[in-house]
Amino acid sequence: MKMGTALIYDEEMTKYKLLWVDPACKIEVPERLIVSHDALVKNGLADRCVTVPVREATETDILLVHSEEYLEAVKKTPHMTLEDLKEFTQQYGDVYFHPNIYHCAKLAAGATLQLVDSVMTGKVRNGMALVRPPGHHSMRSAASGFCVFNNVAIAAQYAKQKYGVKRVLIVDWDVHHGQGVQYCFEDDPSVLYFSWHRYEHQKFWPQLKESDYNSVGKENGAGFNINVPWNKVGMKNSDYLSVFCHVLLPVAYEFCPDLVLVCAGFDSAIGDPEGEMCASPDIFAHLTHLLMNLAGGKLCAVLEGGYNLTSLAQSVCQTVQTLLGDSAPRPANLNGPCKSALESLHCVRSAHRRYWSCLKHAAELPTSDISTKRIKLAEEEEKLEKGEEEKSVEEKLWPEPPKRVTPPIRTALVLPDGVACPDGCSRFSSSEGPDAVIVSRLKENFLKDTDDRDALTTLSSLIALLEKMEKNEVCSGLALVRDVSMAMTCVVQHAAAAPSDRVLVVCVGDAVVPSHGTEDGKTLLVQFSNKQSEEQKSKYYIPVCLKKGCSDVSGFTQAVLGFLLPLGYEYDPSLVLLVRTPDSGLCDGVWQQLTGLLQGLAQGHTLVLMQEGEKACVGPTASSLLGDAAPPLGQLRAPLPEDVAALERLRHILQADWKLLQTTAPETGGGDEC
Ligand code: Q9C
Ligand code: ZN
Repeated sequence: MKMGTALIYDEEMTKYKLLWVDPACKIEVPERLIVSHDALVKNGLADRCVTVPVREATETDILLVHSEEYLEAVKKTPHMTLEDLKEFTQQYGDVYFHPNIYHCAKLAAGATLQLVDSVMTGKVRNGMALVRPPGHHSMRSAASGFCVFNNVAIAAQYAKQKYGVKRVLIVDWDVHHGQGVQYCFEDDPSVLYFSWHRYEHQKFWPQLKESDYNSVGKENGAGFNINVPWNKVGMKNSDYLSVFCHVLLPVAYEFCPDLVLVCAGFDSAIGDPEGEMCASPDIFAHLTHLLMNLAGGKLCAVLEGGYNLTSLAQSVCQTVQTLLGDSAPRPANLNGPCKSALESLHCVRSAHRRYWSCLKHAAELPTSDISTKRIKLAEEEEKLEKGEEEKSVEEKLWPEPPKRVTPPIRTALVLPDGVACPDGCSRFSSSEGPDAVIVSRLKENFLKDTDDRDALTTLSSLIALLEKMEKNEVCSGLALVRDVSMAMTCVVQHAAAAPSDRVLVVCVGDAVVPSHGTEDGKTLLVQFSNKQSEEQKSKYYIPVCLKKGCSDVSGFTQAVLGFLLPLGYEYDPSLVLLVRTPDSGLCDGVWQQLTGLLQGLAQGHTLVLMQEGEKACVGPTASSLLGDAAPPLGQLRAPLPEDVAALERLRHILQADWKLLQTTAPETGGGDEC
């Protein structure tokens, strides 16, 4: 089902620039687009995309968001003298006009609509539009922050009107607050707007109080505007992932969008002079991946900011390569969120707890209102820190993200005779016949009393497949086995014998889990079932007891997003072993979501084990392993209170060991430092 990725770009959008001296605007240069596109070409990514031409947005398109007066005013700019342009520019904040910018702004909005058309008509699955000028700051009747027309806001209205899309999710990962988008949809519950942004207690541009976490939307739209203010610079991969796991994803899955639009600004990456954040460019592979199973994969990324040309080009490549379906690189050093990020997280979750059932259990605000209460404190700290901060900005160096090598085989299956191999997968059997050492080990451990040729062959094929995955010759795998418990133990033992790798074992349902191999941290085992485990919860063996096992869609999904994913990311395995027992109670859709999401870990090295009887599930599983988007789950209801309570108890116990599980700031004041 795979379908392609659209790339929309036109050199024409590089043909305007700042014509006078303005320190605020000098970073917004045509090269931003040139280097981004060149990098896509150089890395062979542009070639793999479906090229879609740009078009000019029509007046009707533009009027979906902007006022006639504003459009008429902008329309006059191509004919203005330099002096007139300068003067026209003055009425707005941090933006410049040029005789060709109106043309480019129409192309930028039109390119975004072409992308929406391509995705909504099924011509492609997803795509990215490389555009200038950006859009998310522009308002109904005002340009702002390098933006003329609000490309993404127009696209959301257009999608609703033309395709009858009921719910649109806008994810704004640009480092600035897209106040234009917020204003446009503040009272509209059909568009969920999420933005994180550098805020520094309202000291950072555009310095609006309505960029804070307590702007949640108005009237019918209350709850559908989510602001995550960053009150410190230097936010890292952990901070970004933490907000995704504990705010955006739970709410997004509950909301269940029909279309995802991303305000894809890369000024939130390391090296950017505006953002001054420290997230590495490969984090965008993960942010992208984590959104790709929403809305059946219908995702449109639209360029906004990004002013460090190196960081920008790398980040664009990470995003597009992920849209194309390549596995994300392993995320480096995730150590949990910093204190300031945790405070923001806590505030946002608390502000939204009455609107989203996934956040109902979120802690109330610690005391009044951290974000504003701490302004004084922050001011004092700032005085101390000044001087040191200044120099580090441009000098920041980071390694180039390693080339993402795609294994020759995406998905290999070990299947019993008579079970058909789904399209796009390769049937795997160990060509050399069972390795003598493996056979004797298997016999010794599992097949003592029997002489089960079939089981032996299957298990040795499984081990051979595992070795191919370790060598990166195969990306993912699936094995249909007689006894999942035995196969699981077999893989865990094999992995334990390897010198340095870590295996995340995710077990859905009641299987007999291996009793050894989790002591030294080489395996982290998370088991979801409805059996209250007697066993001690060690750092590396985590039984999760859900009242109805995995059959409650909301409860299980929220457990995956807010619990399993952060654990998995922090553990950073080299292999994910996903085990499904026949009694798991999991429906295909949820299973596919789980399989899809987990592929963000371990460079996509996921090995699935299922019991022979579950033939019917081979197709859906294979589809997810091949990178197809999982089907939407529908708007989620509230999870069972017992399950929420159980998970929060576990979180409380485990968060000392696993920092990414944290969702609240420690009560002790004085924090706010990274
Ligand atoms: N130190 C976008 O990223 N402020 N716009 C510039 C310069 C305006 C950013 C201050 C930043 C606007 C799309
Ligand atoms: Zn920006």
